[in-house]
Amino acid sequence: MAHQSDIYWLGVAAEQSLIPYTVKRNPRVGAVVVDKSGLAIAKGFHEGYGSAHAEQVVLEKLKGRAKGATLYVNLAPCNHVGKTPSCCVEIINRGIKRVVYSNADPNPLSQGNIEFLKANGVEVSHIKMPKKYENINLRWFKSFEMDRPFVTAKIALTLDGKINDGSSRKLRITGKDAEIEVHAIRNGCDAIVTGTGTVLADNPRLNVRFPRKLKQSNQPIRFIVGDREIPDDYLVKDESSQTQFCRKISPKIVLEELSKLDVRTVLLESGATLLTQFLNQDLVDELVIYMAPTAIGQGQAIVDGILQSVSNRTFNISSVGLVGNDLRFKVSFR
Ligand code: AOF
Ligand code: ZN
Repeated sequence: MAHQSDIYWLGVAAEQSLIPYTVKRNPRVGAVVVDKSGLAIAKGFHEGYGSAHAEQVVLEKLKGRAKGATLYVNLAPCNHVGKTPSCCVEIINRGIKRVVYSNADPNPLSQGNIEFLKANGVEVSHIKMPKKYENINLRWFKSFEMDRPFVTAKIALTLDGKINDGSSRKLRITGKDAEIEVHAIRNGCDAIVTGTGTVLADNPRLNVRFPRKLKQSNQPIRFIVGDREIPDDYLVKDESSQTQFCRKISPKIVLEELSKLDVRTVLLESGATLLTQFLNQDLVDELVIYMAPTAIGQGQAIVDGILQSVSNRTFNISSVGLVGNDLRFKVSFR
């Protein structure tokens, strides 16, 4: 049975999930335990791949004091022993009386979790998260639905739709504010994909450096696609983040390889060739476009050749904003 305060406490759990600056290759999960008198006695969150689950964090804080309490969590507790123990087993062992969660876990490993809790005498309520927090793990959920990583493509272009001036010279199109925002977008993705052509032309670092530099294990994986050799002194080969190479220039194979690494969210920061391939195979889920108030008259267009799959579709602009002196708009395909 739902209680009046359930939505409030789910909001508290959601706020917890938002505390870590980054959570890689796993969902954002927060939890709060409320005792019989209605007081929060422990709060906690999951910090990402391989670290303790939110439920384990709060139960560990409480030691033996969880008996008879209610646990609120934004994702249904897992019941598998993976990199961490089963949360359901821990919840039962510690004597939690009731579990309130807002989202089922789409991971097949979690199947049967709710039934298991109920069979062991735990009362379970499934309650919708307040609207404000609904989309916290949206891309992660969609990735399970699609059985592949969710792909966001980022593009910087001029007013006349050019991404470079056609020379091999590196050209900064957008301003500092957009650059900083792109680092935040990178931070929210498990991997950054680009082509060997872009690496050779621009020598990018493809890591997160603003507002602070992340440690290597929290950086998105750099995933470089193409058959051209990258010299050892190129920045993508530095120690700051993990780098993987894929010689096959096939978006489908790229996403399969990334899935093997448990990657769920991808940022495609490539040139026109790879982007066009992803678009034509309908493997871009969202475009983030920065348009700078400048025109260069000549250069390379955002797509290379003919766009087949997208040309007969309506684009839905899901948001528009001004970032410094650049216009940013998002196009959602899913
Ligand atoms: C929870 N609480 O805080 C999180 C859950 O590799 P493991 O053992 O860490 O398991 C990862 C899976 O567990 C992940 O894919 C998702 O299904 C679930 N995440 N579950 O009960 C948590 N982060
Ligand atoms: Zn768990």
